[in-house]
Formats: sequence, structure tokens, C-alpha cells
Amino acid sequence: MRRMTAVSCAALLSAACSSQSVELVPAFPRLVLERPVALLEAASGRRYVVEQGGRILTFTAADGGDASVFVDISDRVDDGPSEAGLLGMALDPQFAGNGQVILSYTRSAAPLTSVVARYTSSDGGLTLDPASEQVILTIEQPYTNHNGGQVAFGPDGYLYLGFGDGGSGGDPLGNGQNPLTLLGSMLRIDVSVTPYAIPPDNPFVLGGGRPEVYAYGLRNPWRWSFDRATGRLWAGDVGQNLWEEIDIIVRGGNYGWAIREGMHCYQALSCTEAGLIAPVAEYNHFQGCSVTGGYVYRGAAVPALQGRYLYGDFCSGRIWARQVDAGPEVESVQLMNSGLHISSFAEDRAGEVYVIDYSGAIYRFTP
Ligand SMILES: [Ca+2]
Repeated sequence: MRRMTAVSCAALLSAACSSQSVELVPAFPRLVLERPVALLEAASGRRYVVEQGGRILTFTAADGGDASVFVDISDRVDDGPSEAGLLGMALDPQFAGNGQVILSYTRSAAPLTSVVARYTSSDGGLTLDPASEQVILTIEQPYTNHNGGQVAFGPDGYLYLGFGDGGSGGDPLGNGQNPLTLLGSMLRIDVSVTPYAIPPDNPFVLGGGRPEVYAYGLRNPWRWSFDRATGRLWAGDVGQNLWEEIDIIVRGGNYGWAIREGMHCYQALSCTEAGLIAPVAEYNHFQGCSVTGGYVYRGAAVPALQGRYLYGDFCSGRIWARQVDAGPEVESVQLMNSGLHISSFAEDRAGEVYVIDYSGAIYRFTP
């Protein structure tokens, strides 16, 4: 059983933990995966694992031993470029009744295009019919990287979508600072109507930007989550050459890219910070190269992590924990150097948090 060295609990400054440390152990040891990028649990307890190539597996056994194919849309997914593929999945809040699922992927037809679509399961969540696809929204990608791709329903019932700046490097098209594009943005739409409606309090409903835009100035918000206790939206925004950042996303917020990278001016000695929301945390490329946003831990298995935002780095495998109300001057605590290629984190119904290793395994935190 693989275990990683971890920080002692004392470093977490938690009264709830005495002398134990935090470790990762395999969560579903019998599950065989290829390039996993997401894990979800339905209200029924059934779990779903998204593979970048276009397949979703489902299982109910605690060890993952009974996994079957939920859906396979690899024929319509372009997973050639490293940041393309089947990238996100969200269960409709009424999934138990309506069987509806949102999938987010890059389409296998030129030019590279991001697709967000609704699918329906007609057998209680055991399988998903590929022919049930109803496209909600498409975005043409000017370059093959920075496709974002996560989708999730917020506590307000709206669908949130994260998209990168369109790619290349240094945001050559200026999409980050341009709310008239859907790129470089967090979008928020109402999918209770077909194909979708604009929530009336989105920031640009009266003009100045695309009405779908909820926040902008993002480079590549690959993974993000809502804190189930507070509803706050935490995002990891992948950096360019020097800085990886964690943002709390608010309505109408401008997160600075490509004026700033993290808390620093990008490609200029000075820049104006007016109107730009600074990250709540950042780390440099001595500690990693691509941030993977995680979850605020609200589970019960590891008291030492209670109320900590957990996040990691895809390249270095480092995992950090951060007190949710810590100011920007406070360093996050490094929990461990896992050595994993952390493609994503996941949270189950009980609030337990998982680490998804792109190499094909899923881990859970344990004291
Ligand atoms: Ca930023």
C-alpha cells in the first residue's frame, strides 16, 4: 500500500490534532484507470470517474472492483493535445430524478472547439446514452492549450464553466482582460431552460461584456470548487512562467491576467493593480509548474484538515493546506510531496477529499 510522508500535525496549528500526521492511501485499489481527470459521487452513492480520452467509468463497490462503462464518447472527443479531451462532468442537482449529466469536452473536428452538452441516463445512472447529447454551448479554441473545461453546479443552482485564455503563451489575443469573449473567464448560466438562459444578476447583463461571463482575467482555471459550508468558489489558476495562484472567485471579479501573474506584474516592471483582485495564495515555479485547485475539507476522517483548503501541483505533486480565512501574507502549509501527477481533486457526499493521480489511481486522505 502506497503511503506518502506527510507533515506533522503540529504544523497545521490545529487543536483538533495531537500527534498524528496526514497520509494518502489508495481509495479504490481495484479500479483500473487511464488518464483520470474527475471523480463524482451521486446521491445514490454511485461513483463516476472521468477519463480524458472520453470514457466515464461507474462503480459502487468500496474498492472500485465492479466498475463498468457509464458512457464512452471517445469517438467525438479530441484528446490529442495534452490539455484537450473529456475534461469535466457535472451531475444535475436533480440527477436522481431526471438522470441528466453535463459533460465538457473538446470536439474531434477542426477547428478545436470546446463543447458543453447535456446527456440523459434513462436507467437510473448505470449508463448514459451518447445519442442523448444536447449541445448547450460551444467555444472555438484559437490554440490547443488552456482549455479549462471544468463544469459544476453552484449552490445557487446555476451551471458554472471555467475556460482558459485560449492558449499559446502570454495571452497573445488579450482574452483574459476582454470580457467580450468567453475565454479567460468563469461563466455562469441557467440550464433549467434549453439551451440556457442568463442569470439576471450576472455582471454584464446590461453590457460591457458577454452576459455569460461571471468573472474574468483568468489564464486557465483548470480545477475549482465550491466550499460546501460557505458557498465560496475557490479556483486554482494555472500560471505562465513563474507564479501559480489560488483565487476566490466573486461575481464580476477581474483576476488580473495578463496584466499580472499571481501577485506580480507580467512582462512589465510596473503595472496598475487598480480593479484587479489579487490571489489569496501563490507559489513559485521552484515548488511546481501547474496548480490543481482542490477543495475545502469538510469531512470527518481527518480532523486536522477541517476547514483547510487543499490544493496541489500537477508537476511536483506537492499538496498544500490553507486556512480558509488566512490573509495573503500567510504561507500555506505543505502537507506532503506526494510525487503524484495531480490532475484533480474530488469530494464525496461525506465531504471526504480525494487526490486523482493522472497516472491512473485515486487516493484519499487518512490520519
Ligand atoms: Ca490572477
